[in-house]
Amino acid sequence: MAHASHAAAPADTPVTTRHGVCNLCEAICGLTFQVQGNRIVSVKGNEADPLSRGHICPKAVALKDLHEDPDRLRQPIRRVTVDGETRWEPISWDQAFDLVVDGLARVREAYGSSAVGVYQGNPNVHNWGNITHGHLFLSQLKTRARFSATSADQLPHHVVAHALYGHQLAIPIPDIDHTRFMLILGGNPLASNGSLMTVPDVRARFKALKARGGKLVVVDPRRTETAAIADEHLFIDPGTDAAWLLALIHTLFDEGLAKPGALQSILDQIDAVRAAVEPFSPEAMAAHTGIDSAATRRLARELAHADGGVVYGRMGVSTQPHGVVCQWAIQVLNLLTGNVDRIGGAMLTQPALNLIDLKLMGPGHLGAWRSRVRGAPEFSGELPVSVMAEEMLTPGKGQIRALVTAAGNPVLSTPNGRQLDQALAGLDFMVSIDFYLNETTRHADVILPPTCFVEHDHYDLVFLHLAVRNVSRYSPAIVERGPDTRHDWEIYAELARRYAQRTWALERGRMRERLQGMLVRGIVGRLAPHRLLALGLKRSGSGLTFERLKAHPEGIDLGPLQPSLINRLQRRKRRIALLPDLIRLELPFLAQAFPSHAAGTAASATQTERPALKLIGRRDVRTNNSWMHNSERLVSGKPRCTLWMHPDDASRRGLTDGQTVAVSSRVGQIAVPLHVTADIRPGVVSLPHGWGHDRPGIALQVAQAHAGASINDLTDDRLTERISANAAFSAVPVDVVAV
Ligand SMILES: Nc1nc2c(c(=O)[nH]1)N[C@H]1C(S)=C(S)[C@@H](COP(=O)(O)OP(=O)(O)OC[C@H]3O[C@@H](n4cnc5c(=O)[nH]c(N)nc54)[C@H](O)[C@@H]3O)O[C@H]1N2
Ligand SMILES: Nc1nc2c(c(=O)[nH]1)N[C@H]1C(S)=C(S)[C@@H](COP(=O)(O)OP(=O)(O)OC[C@H]3O[C@@H](n4cnc5c(=O)[nH]c(N)nc54)[C@H](O)[C@@H]3O)O[C@H]1N2
Ligand code: SF4
Ligand SMILES: [Mo]
Repeated sequence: MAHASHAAAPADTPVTTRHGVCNLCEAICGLTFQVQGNRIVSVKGNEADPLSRGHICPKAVALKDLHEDPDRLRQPIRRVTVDGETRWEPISWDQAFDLVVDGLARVREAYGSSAVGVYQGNPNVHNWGNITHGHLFLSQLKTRARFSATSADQLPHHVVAHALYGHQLAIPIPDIDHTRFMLILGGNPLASNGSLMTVPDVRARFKALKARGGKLVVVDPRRTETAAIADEHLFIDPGTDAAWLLALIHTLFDEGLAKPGALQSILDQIDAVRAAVEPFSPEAMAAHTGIDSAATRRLARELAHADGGVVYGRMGVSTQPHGVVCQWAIQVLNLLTGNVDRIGGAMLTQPALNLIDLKLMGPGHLGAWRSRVRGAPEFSGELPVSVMAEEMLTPGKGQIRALVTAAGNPVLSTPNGRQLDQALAGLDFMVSIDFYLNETTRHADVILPPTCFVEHDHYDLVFLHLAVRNVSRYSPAIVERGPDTRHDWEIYAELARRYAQRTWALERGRMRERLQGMLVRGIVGRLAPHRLLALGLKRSGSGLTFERLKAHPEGIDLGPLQPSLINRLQRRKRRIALLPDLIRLELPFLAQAFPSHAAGTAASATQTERPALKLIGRRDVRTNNSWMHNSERLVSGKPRCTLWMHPDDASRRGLTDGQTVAVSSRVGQIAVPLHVTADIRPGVVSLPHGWGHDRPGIALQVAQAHAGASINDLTDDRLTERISANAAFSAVPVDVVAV
């Protein structure tokens, strides 16, 4: 099904150049497109971009593939079952909206509002229309069953930012361009291009760090691409980072290195932290982490003595049982060494449109209510994805019976994906806002496909808050959208309008508020995101106007990061309590989990008993979570969904490189090719996520031919972070045998 919107233009159609941006990952690289008619001729890095400076990765060109992909849905479809067989039928937008509103309203009428669940996937934050307009519809559902990819990822960062700095988005960003010492745990920016640190061209930035005499240290169970270019790499036993980070804090106190500098004036509870980390000496923790105590002490000194140093921990230390303690300890290390709010340390960004200052995003809250089945806490109105399937499968009042998924593929991306797969099959109604018929959306009754990225304009509402340099950039659409298509924001605005009409009788709130809601939906629903941006910029007082942004699609440089945190806290008469209750209450548990006298515990498994291997993840520069495997250029070459294993573990099991192995865990089993390599710690195995396109009923021809297997058929919904219930993907116990 070739589509007219990108058909080859007549040969005499002029080729024009347009500046845009890539939204696929957090690096948000500036791009230069060559366009002929409505066809993208080429995609290159934009040298004039103040942040990315010409950098791109192989995925940028895949924006063209996405635009041209014959499998990409361009019209709503609905699932019909004829003689027990599923078929998909194209329908009009009008019909689709009615079906969706009716399907959701019926479930709400019969079972109450929390019977309708919502799952928002990762691209929601990469596509601004979802942010500006999604809430118009989603908030009307009045459901407590809201989930997102946040709790399969960075929830511990938000919990800690909220507890220490008073706002979920107040995450200090490493000043990579000026630091002289950077310690990275559980992040591999050379493959991921950075996360909670928007850092395009990271390789060049690391090079510059070294050129100015700085040092890069990586702590990771795998010798990653980033570890390979670091000055020092330490293998750590997965899931034990909290113990190691506490040992670093212990050393700061033990050796008189805790000198917060200018921060001293707003820090409380320093002595309480000193006492709390007392049991975690580097010597005692070495047996748990596998990191030698002398190295631990030396690195604490190097951090403290660097003229601007920073500890940065990402995904790998967030998605583990002690993720919140890890993220807290990282902040404490930066605070105690005076490296928060200083050049070369970590600073809050100052984007032109600041969601925190403009109060467009709330500060956050933890545990205001709990999930029905397991009692897991909400954070900022969302429950953790680890409980999503059980909330669908467990009967009783409040059971989820209908679902809205938006830009997400939780069957492949959340722990125990098979269980969720089954749960989705049993729902009364499901709608997916997505342009692919994939492992998740195949369960929908209706799929509403939005336009793809190059067909709409973009301003990065989120990632400019996380960038290593303050910049501002508005990108118009690169090509015209296809006929009779809808942007995500238009889909939300229309759903909001129709759902309000349909459910007016169900609403119980005060008339005044209901009318107010109607007014807001009426007005905002008609304003395109760029109109809201123009208004927001006016209100921000930044002096930057939408007109000026529009005139500079290559981006406007607002300069390097600058200290602002102390001032901002002082303006709000706020201090930093270093030992929030949620950590204070947790540390005694850690002292038990990582006892000081650990000798002998590791040896308790007998020789004949095979200790479980610990499974961790892996990213590759040519992937983007689960959904870019339908681009031939991103999946060609050797299969990448392979299990990495250390030679010692392979020989102990009689396994050899290249053979197919069965990997099993408490929840399931998959078969994948084995890759034997010394680049991984003994006892640890690694698989990438986002694969497993062999499920029936999906329409992704290229991905199906490169199916791989899903790591989340092994990860366990019961293994969660202890405070936030974030998914704990690291160190999942698995067994591996030949098939
Ligand atoms: N190419 C590509 N880029 C992406 C994505 C993608 O899928 N592909 N996804 C994007 C998204 S959504 C995100 S959130 C970011 C994530 O960005 P990163 O956090 O940089 O992601 P990873 O590359 O998965 O790095 C996690 C690292 O943690 C290590 N690790 C695992 N367990 C442990 C542990 O217990 N302790 C320690 N110290 N390390 C551990 C892993 O070996 C791995 O090197 O990447 C984004 N960018
Ligand atoms: N084991 C393990 N599991 C993981 C991870 C891991 O490292 N290990 N990483 C986790 C992380 S960090 C994340 S963020 C999650 C991601 O988890 P998800 O967000 O659930 O999954 P994605 O693969 O990002 O799927 C994105 C979906 O959005 C659709 N889409 C893309 N762009 C748009 C758009 O503009 N509008 C709409 N409406 N739809 C769009 C795509 O077609 C696709 O279906 O996975 C998590 N899962
Ligand atoms: S690093 Fe690659 S995927 Fe990420 S924004 Fe840049 S070009 Fe896009
Ligand atoms: Mo993510």
